[in-house]
Amino acid sequence: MSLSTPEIENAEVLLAIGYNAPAAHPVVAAKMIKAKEKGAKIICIDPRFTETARMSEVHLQIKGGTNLAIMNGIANVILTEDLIDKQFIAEHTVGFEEWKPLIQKYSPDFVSKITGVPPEKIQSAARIFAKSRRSIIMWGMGVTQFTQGTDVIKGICAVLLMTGNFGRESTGIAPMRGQNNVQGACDMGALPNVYPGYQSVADPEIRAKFEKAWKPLQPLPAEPGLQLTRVPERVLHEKDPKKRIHAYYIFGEDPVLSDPNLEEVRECLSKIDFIVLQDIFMNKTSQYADVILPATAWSEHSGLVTATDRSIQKISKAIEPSGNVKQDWEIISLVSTALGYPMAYNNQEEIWNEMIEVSPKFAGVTYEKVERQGIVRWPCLSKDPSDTGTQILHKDGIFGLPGGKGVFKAADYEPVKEREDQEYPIALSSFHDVGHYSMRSMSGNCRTLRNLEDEPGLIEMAPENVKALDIKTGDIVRVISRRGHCYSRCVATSRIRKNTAYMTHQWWIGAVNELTVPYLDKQSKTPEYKYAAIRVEKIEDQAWAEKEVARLYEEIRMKSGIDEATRAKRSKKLPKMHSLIS
Ligand SMILES: Nc1nc2c(c(=O)[nH]1)N[C@H]1C(S)=C(S)[C@@H](COP(=O)(O)OP(=O)(O)OC[C@H]3O[C@@H](n4cnc5c(=O)[nH]c(N)nc54)[C@H](O)[C@@H]3O)O[C@H]1N2
Ligand SMILES: Nc1nc2c(c(=O)[nH]1)N[C@H]1C(S)=C(S)[C@@H](COP(=O)(O)OP(=O)(O)OC[C@H]3O[C@@H](n4cnc5c(=O)[nH]c(N)nc54)[C@H](O)[C@@H]3O)O[C@H]1N2
Ligand SMILES: [Mo]
Repeated sequence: MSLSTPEIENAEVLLAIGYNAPAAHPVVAAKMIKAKEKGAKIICIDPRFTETARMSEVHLQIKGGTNLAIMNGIANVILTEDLIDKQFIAEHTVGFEEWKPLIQKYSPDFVSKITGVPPEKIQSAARIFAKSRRSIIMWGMGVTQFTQGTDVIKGICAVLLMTGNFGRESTGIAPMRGQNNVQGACDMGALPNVYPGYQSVADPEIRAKFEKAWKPLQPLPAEPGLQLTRVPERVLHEKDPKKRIHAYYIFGEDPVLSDPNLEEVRECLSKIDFIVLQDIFMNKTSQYADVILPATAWSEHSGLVTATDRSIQKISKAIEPSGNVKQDWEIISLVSTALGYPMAYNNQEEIWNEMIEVSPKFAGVTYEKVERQGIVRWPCLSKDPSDTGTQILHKDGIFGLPGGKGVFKAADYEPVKEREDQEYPIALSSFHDVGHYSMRSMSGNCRTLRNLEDEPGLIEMAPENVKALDIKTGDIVRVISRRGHCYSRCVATSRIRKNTAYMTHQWWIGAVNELTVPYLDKQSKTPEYKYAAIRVEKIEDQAWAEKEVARLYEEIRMKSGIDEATRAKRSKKLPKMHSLIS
């Protein structure tokens, strides 16, 4: 994020695209509500009538997969109606003139045909956005989980640049990262192309620095590593034996549920010679593991975490771990030592100190400073107490690239990779909902949450489609795509358009990723999770379906090694429709 989360409260306009804070991030949602109470206007771009849409001044209920068309359309209106910030463009940006011609094509009428949103609504949103001096664009997985995700983000940046909404309080980009410490994992270098502190593996000087710090690990590879989503390709289709993957160390990840096109993931895992799983629970992937390394959970260890707005804060151990578990860093140190690279850290602070020693952007973030200030936002370049960190990136319109200018980049909208047809007439998408967390290894082990909502999960369908199938809310249905099928429980809702359907992604039986496509964004390699063509089939014998779902669930829990005692405690009957639906 270029701004900090508390600044959301003082925005004049919040544009949320493909992001539903009330379900995903309650702390952020509270800030949005405060902003609204202070008079801010909310623009929501989402094909579903979400809680954010309900809070909004304007809801652009686009057809799924048309984000770039709508962003280019908003830019077009701002351009045509001369609502641009000429001074900011002249002083702080490059590429505006080259960018303009492509945008001129995206007239409200043209964009309306692609997105299904009336031209007046696009104009109204663009005017509200451009006339404010404090506009923020927030986005979530409804932007990134598409093959054109990174292009849309360039489009988002262009709209902020042309209106001068960078580098001041309550302006800028707000990519809302998912899990609590996903930003921290990236900070620490858990990315294929950078070392800790976002330092490129391709840069020889940086590589030399790390070779010195990590002696005798040399030479360090000059090419980036592999993205998680490309593992199947390297196992199933790699011709070069040197590049083929034989062993897979899975750490805090449940790919048998979370990766797209699960049939391929299963084939991939069954062909890998050796799998290690390091987790706090047995999850669905544990059935493929040769070795399981049990780790402590968040309440059982201390450390630092980074939130979505670059703020680093301390967490402290609340309870003593029980059983045969170790902290993640201890496990990694032991494995590394056994492999011949000794790691002799005594605690997390020593690891952190090594990280800030070799990462200029983090050099000033000492434990002592974090403790004293409560939070420190990177970049924080100096240990000196006067450097308290960075609240706003690109302050005063000075950007990070050489020359300090923001760059306009344009891309044409491209349709999604898989389209509906006669056989698969419904467009399926997915979202993260309040009731459960991620792939449910954590919240699925909490009986109270399970009693509210359990397998096989839900599929939201438009009332017209429900009627046409002669089914009703609560019925179990079979959901089928070109790649696989699963069971889910139907919910009729007018939140969504006809011929679309929505599922949440965490169910073990109602597993949406049995259905999803394997196509990836060119740059980020994020899959197009949010669009696949499906059909839904009625199951006549509902009593059989209920039993079948219960049987399949028990079978997976057994195979995944979830213990007998837990199993016995579970109520035999699956709960009926739950209160969250209403
Ligand atoms: N309770 C709970 N909270 C969570 C999580 C959880 O599992 N449970 N997961 C966490 C994680 S890891 C993440 S990443 C975040 C995810 O939270 P968000 O970033 O909000 O992502 P999603 O809910 O996946 O999708 C956001 C919205 O995108 C919309 N969408 C679908 N297709 C399109 C499209 O073509 N265009 C646009 N503009 N929108 C579209 C969906 O309708 C949805 O409302 O939530 C986090 N918070
Ligand atoms: N169709 C579809 N698919 C999606 C999505 C979608 O919207 N639609 N969303 C995607 C998104 S945004 C995400 S983030 C992924 C999530 O997918 P994953 O990251 O695969 O799912 P999690 O359940 O978060 O897996 C985390 C694992 O880490 C374990 N864990 C928790 N804490 C610790 C710890 O401290 N140490 C260790 N070692 N393990 C721990 C948990 O028990 C769990 O098994 O799913 C993606 N998949
Ligand atoms: Mo996520």
